[in-house]
Amino acid sequence: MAITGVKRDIELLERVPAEAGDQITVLDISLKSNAKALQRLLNRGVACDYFDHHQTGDIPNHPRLRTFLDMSSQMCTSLIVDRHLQGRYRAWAVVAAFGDNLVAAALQAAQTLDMSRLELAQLHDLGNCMNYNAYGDSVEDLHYAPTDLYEAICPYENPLEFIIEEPVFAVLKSAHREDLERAQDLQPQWSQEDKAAIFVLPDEAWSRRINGVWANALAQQSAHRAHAVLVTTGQTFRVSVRAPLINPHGAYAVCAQFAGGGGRESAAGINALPVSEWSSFVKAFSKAYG
Ligand SMILES: [Mn+2]
Repeated sequence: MAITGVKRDIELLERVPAEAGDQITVLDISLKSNAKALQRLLNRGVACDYFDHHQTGDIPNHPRLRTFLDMSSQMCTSLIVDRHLQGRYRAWAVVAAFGDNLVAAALQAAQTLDMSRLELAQLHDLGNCMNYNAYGDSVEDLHYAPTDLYEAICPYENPLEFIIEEPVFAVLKSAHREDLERAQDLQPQWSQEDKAAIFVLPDEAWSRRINGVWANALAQQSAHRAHAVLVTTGQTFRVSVRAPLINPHGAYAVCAQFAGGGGRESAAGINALPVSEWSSFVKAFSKAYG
C-alpha cells in the first residue's frame, strides 16, 4: 500500500494505518513535520526506514527506526535511496534527481549507466513531467493521482521502457506545454519598466499546476526583472515572488510583511493574501524592486 499526495501535502505519516509488526518506508517528507505521527507509529510497534533531505528537527532515537537523511544541497531523496540500494534502480534515481532540478547530480549519477545523450535527455524530460504532475492544491488539479502514477511506473525497471510502453509521458509532456502556453499569453497586471512585473493567474486548475514552474521560467527569461505570480483563489491570492536572477535578494523581505508570508532571499511566497491587500502588496513589491 502506498500513501502519497500533492507536493504541498507533506503530513502523510498521520494517515498511515500501520500496526505492530508492520514495516514502513518513508520518502521525501520532512521528519520535523511528521515527528509526532512517527513517534506514535514507533511506540505502536511499527518499524520504519526513513529517507529524506528536508529539515529534520530532533531525530528520535528508537531501535525500530533507521534514518537515511542528508540535507546537502546537491542531494535529493532518490539519490539517498540510490546510495542505500547501491544503484539497483539507478536510472529511476536519475529521473527523480532531474525532476528536482539537480541536473549536475543527475548527470554524475548517470555516468555508470552508459546512456546516450538522447536517452539522458529523455530521462530529464520525464523527471520534469513527473515533477510538474505534483503541483496543485489538491489531487483533483493533477493529471494523474500520485498513487496511480506510482503504480504505473512500478512494473518498469527501466524508465526508457516506461516512456515507450505507457501513455503517461506523452500526456504529461503535452499538458505541461499547454499550461505554459496559457500562462505565456498573459500580460502583466502591473509592471515597472523592465525592473519588476506582477502577473495574476485565474482561479483554475491549470494556474495551480503551472504557477511555480512559470515563475521560474519568467526569472530565466528576464534575469534583470523581479517577478510576482499571483494565483486567485476566491477572496485571496497565493503569491510567489522571485527576485531578479542577477541580484537574488529581497523576496523574503517583501513577503514577510504579510501574514502567512515566508521563504528565502531569492524565492518567497504568501499563502493567502487577502484580495483587499492587493495595493499594499504592489507598493511593497515596487518599493523593493521598482
Ligand atoms: Mn525532495
